[in-house]
Amino acid sequence: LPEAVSTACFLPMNLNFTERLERAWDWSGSLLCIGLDPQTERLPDCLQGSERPFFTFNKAIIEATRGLACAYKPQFAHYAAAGRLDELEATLQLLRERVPEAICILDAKRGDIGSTAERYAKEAFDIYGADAVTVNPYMGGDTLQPFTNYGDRGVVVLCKTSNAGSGDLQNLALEKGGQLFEEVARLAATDWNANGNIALVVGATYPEELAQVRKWAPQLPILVPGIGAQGGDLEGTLRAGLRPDGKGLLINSSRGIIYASAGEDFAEAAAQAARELGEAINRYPGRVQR
Ligand code: OMP
Repeated sequence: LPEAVSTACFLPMNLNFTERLERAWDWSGSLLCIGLDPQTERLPDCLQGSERPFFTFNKAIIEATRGLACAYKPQFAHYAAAGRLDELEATLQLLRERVPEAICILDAKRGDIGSTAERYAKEAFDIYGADAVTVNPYMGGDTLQPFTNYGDRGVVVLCKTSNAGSGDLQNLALEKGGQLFEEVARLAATDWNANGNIALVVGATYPEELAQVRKWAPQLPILVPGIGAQGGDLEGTLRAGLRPDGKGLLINSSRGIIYASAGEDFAEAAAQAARELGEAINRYPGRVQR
């Protein structure tokens, strides 16, 4: 386990989002983000009768993977649809207590007019205490501001998503040249980023687009989902997205890690899957080791 876990004077909450993320990368020596997306029907049999099955599942996985990931990403709808938002809240609390060095991204993909966005930002940052939240930029820069106003938190803006239909809109050609997702990347790196707390989402299924995004946003952190269950391209992701310092990416896998085993050994199997993916990432030549 990295040393910082047991260092009482480590106070990451004093830092802004970018500084905390840099520390999380260095502390863990990892670019891995573990997605916490529990589904009742996929939980191991040994948890089916549990009173708080999502929390119990997450707790075991978090304990087993401490130090193996720079970030965790619980996906909001998985908890809301099961009527288990209290277990989401408990999971975030546990992450703060047990892995304060790691970044917790609440994946809620919010986006609405300013007055409603303010409520969403309050929910993510004040109620759930997330370090960062995913947001949809489709409604424009003014709707991102209530989130970016929380200067110490991160705002993770959808840019080129991993799904098959993402090109329907995101790859539309603009009259001035370039495609819509490139304009999102450009704005995220400039006009929208007055507080320096924006990150982007680009799916691992689109390494060519990731390379374009990296050109528009050379320094921004990029969350890359789509590795594992969605068949994304790990090597292509690293080639296209790593910054020259060997960091800059949060490479997410959810189902590929948390459902590595359906048996009683689910947490150890998740840790093994996390270790293997983390090592595969760190073997890439452009990845500077700690
Ligand atoms: P797995 O396919 O199981 O690794 O899960 C991927 C996770 O990333 C899910 O929680 C998705 O909701 C999320 N995601 C994508 O899969 N694609 C995207 O383009 C964006 C996200 C996200 O914002 O996290």
